Amino acid sequence: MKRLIAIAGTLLLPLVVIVGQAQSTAPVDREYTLESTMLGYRGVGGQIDGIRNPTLWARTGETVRITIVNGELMVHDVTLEKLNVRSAQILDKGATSSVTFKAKDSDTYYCSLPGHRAAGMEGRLEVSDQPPVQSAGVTPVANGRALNLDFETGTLQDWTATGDAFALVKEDTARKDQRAAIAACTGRAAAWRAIHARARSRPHRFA
Ligand SMILES: [Cu+2]
Repeated sequence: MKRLIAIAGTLLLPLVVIVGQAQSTAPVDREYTLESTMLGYRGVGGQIDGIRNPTLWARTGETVRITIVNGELMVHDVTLEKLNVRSAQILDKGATSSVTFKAKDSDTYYCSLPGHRAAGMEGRLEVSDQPPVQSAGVTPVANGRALNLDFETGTLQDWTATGDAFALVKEDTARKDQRAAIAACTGRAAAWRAIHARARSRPHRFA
């Protein structure tokens, strides 16, 4: 009997996963995709491609869908603060989840998991009758070279540690303890601020 239950369990598990990833396919006026990591949401495709915590725009009254694709093994969601709508939480890298809503007022999107918003997972949703004027982002530069601040390479090549930030990141590699990971990301955010403070002290590089 125990063995039967075990077999049933292994058969049911993939079904649960598939149901958990089911997405709404109802037609929408505007669609955005964001990759979720502790560093923030990274725009995927279109005008927001590659932008961290991009400002999303929708025309008043449009039906909008924001889909998140998990960029790491960590629980995330996407929540709209004023509208109070929340996507399902996702855990696995590559898992997706979305919110679909009618755009009424400008709002803030963020991750509702404890500590994630503070670590940097938030951005703006602008709702208006006219598209906003887009300004291009500028890659931070030091010593005449564009800085590599991409965590995914795992090199931390151009990062500057403050305090014990990188010591915590090293402990985080096994990803066993979510609290340790959040602590590490708080350290990463401090390192991010530090390097931007350095970049700002060289304003002639940002013509
Ligand atoms: Cu999160």
